[in-house]
Amino acid sequence: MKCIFTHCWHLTGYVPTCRVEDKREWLAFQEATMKQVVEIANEHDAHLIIAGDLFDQPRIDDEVITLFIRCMLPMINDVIVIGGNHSLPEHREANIDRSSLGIIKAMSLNPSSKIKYITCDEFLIDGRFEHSVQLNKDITLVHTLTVNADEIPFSWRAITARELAQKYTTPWVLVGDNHNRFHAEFGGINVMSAGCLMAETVSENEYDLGVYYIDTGESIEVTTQNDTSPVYRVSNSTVKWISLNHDKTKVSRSHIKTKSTDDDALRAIVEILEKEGDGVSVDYERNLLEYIAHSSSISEGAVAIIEEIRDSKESV
Ligand SMILES: [Mn+2]
Repeated sequence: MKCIFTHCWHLTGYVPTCRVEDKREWLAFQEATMKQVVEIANEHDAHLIIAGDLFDQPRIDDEVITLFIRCMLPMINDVIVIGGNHSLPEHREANIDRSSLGIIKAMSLNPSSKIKYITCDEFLIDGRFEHSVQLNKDITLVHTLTVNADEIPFSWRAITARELAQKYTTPWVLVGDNHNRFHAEFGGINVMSAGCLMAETVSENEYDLGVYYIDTGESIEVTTQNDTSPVYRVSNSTVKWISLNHDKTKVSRSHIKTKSTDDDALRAIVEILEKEGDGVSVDYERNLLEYIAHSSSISEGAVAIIEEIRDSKESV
């Protein structure tokens, strides 16, 4: 299979705080980025795989949904979409009909639709949500926080790439949620993250944003009785990283600083941003939502209330 692998588009109708565009410009930027990805997919005669968090929240502006559907129209091959913790209400497939992703799923019920929403198996493991589906004999799609290291950073609810390769035994395990990209390989099993697509925090602005082109080639299982998990020999495969045009001037540090030089509280936040970087933004709401997205210590009832408040604000 030839595919463009991406995830964490976090499409949204509101402008992330660190971005300098106004709403029109932000929508235009998201549109231009989606068109770039579709062009790349068509140039490679590839399918487009979006492994979760297509939308930043369960409900987003209608015009953003329309923008996504329109931008996908020129696709020659399929657009394969799975859910993810940000796009599903309370992170659950069962609630999809009360979300913007529900529209995408309903569209894909039409056999002629190129956009195909695939429902995942859903796990809640020590507070970490994991959504996964085997796409075909070569590829498993997963959405869960995965790190390409032997140790999981303190307090992260995550799994290591090696553990994922032991759990999902297809030659290609394409995993969304981590906004950093990586490509790890264990006994012929490739575990890959493509990172986020657009910079919505100051630290993401430093990333080399883009998509992976993958041709899965041929894979033969060569497991022996000494192996604890399946081993594959993959041949004639191609993996290529394709960077996207990414105008770093659209994300502002001074934008933050100019507002905050005199305000101790904001200066403290800037210091945290500089120290912590990944996953922290100046957007309180975003931090709160990021926290509940990855935390298990918040009751479902509380999550529902927070999301209801957020959604009621959205629809105003
Ligand atoms: Mn996610």
